Amino acid sequence: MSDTLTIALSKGRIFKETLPLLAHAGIEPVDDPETSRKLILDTNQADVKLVIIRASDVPTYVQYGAADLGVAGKDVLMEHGGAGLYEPLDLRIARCRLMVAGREAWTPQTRRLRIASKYVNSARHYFAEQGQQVEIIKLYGSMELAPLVGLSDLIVDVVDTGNTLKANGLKPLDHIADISSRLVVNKASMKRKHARVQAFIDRVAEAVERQQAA
Ligand code: PRT
Ligand code: MG
Repeated sequence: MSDTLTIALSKGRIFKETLPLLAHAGIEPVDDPETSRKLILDTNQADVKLVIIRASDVPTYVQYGAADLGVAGKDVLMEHGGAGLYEPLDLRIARCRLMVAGREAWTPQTRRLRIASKYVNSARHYFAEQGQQVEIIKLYGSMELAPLVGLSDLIVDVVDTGNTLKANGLKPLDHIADISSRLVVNKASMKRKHARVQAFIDRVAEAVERQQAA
């Protein structure tokens, strides 16, 4: 009888894009998180469970060992800082770009620019590198609204098609980082359940390679 393996995932694009990778590792959820209200999902394997949580909470669950493994966007991992985690694999899913956006291109100012973002650490780091003094305004969503109502000069957000920016009269300005989702592993689980965790990583890595080749 082996230990349970718990994998933390968020609903939506990460869940959808992780499913085929899990399937390649022989793991299929019994319930669909989009219709089920369960937060712990059983799988076809009695000793593998999925926990369904907010995207930004995934690194925290894995850091504290409440989940052995998780899937999180690099944007979320950069904010979290990565304490207590290994990041063995780029899953190359849920890809997007972390960008500065605004109504028009910005030029260095002697006044502090106001930046609205949920990515406060990444935003602070980026503007510090540019030598631009900023005031960061922490938001939890709908960043695109902030410049329209005078809350901020600029935003830092992830962009995929750019349609959301465009629909709100904003332009993508500076590219901060390319983003994709990563497999993360609790450091203690990596030691205590090494054979299992490593076998899982290997199967998922193979699935990622196949998707890239297709
Ligand atoms: O929704 P919740 O507040 O719980 O968390 P979340 O928004 O972080 O979760 P989710 O599931 O929306 O995103 C999970 C991960 O997907 C993020 O951490 C990113 O790594 C990745 N990802 C990839 C994206 C996008 N593409 C993306 N387009 N995350 C968010 N978006 C947003 C974007 O900011 C915009 O508001 O989707 C909207 C549409 O984007 P456009 O550019 O195609 O219009
Ligand atoms: Mg979202």
